[in-house]
Amino acid sequence: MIKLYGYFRSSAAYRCRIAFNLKNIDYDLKLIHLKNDGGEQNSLKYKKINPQALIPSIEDDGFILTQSMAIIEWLDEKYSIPNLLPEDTNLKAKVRAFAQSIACEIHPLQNLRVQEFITEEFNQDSKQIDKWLKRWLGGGLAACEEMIKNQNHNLDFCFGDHPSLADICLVPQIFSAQRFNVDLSEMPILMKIFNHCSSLEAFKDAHPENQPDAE
Ligand SMILES: N[C@@H](CCC(=O)N[C@@H](CS)C(=O)NCC(=O)O)C(=O)O
Repeated sequence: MIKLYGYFRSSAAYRCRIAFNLKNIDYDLKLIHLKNDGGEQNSLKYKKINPQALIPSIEDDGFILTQSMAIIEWLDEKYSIPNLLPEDTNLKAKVRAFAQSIACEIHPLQNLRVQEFITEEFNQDSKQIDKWLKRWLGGGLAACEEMIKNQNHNLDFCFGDHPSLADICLVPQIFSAQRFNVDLSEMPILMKIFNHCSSLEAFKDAHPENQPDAE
């Protein structure tokens, strides 16, 4: 069985859990407790699996892979049904662009080690950190709302009639934005999709609250 190294609140691991669930593939969850200092992600043992000291990683019969987007595309190629990327070249590129807007531009700026560095190296307090998170999560998600505004769809999913990599990235990112009290009131399209996806079993089961290490 594929091992998934995860942590309940990690939104990158949350993406992978959704993808495994949508594909109906069982996985063996290996819990890594994320903390600033002394977190298990920084242990020598875990760094042999992921030299970046980040969650998630997978291990499949000796094959190790890091980076949630690479993991999800690997799963998608290996277990093609249901596809998480549309066949149409243009639509597929749009899905990747949307997903990468979250994974490359928004998510890294909320990361634990980034918040910790700003706090410790630049002596910023929680108010300043809140401002930082609101700027990058709020601004980034507002751009995502614009990106899908003109899509001709029924608003169940970001693109097309099925969950795709775009929804897999969106739902955990909205979860994090809510956790950090980011104002999402100007993002009705994203929220409609978030609410719809959140009602589906594959997304519900992957939710941080439903993980064995949930606090
Ligand atoms: N681009 C990476 C991001 C992974 C990442 O940032 N993971 C976070 C949790 S969501 C982490 O492990 N943080 C640990 C830390 O900041 O020390 C991916 O998509 O897998």
